[in-house]
Amino acid sequence: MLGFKAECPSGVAREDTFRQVYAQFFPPEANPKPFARLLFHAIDTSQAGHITFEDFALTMSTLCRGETSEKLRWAFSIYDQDRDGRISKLEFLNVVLAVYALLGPRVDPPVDDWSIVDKAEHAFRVRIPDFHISFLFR
Ligand SMILES: [Ca+2]
Repeated sequence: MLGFKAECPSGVAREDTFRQVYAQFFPPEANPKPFARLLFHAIDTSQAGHITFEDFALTMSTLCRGETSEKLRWAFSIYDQDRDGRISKLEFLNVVLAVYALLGPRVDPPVDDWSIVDKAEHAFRVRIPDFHISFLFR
């Protein structure tokens, strides 16, 4: 919490600030920007284009002390990027690609974007046969 105030003395974090702070936690060969963008939008629940200290504190409280259903709802919000209550194949793929970008080129065995797409397609087809998930906790 103290870090938020130090990095964002104005009391709000914009997406670029959030990405810069988030990037500090990963090696230079990783690309944390896509995942940081997903996190930013999950925290920016009011879609204001910025994160307030209250938004940040609420998220941290949910993740650290929330009920399991609240944690799952928050995790779901990372996947449900258009906030329609469902996870589309494209949204699922965006998260998988963002995670691989976060891991960087040191993934062993190495994977290219097409094999990541294939793996995501396979997981989506096998695990989610009707191509979307409705959030069970609505
Ligand atoms: Ca969606």
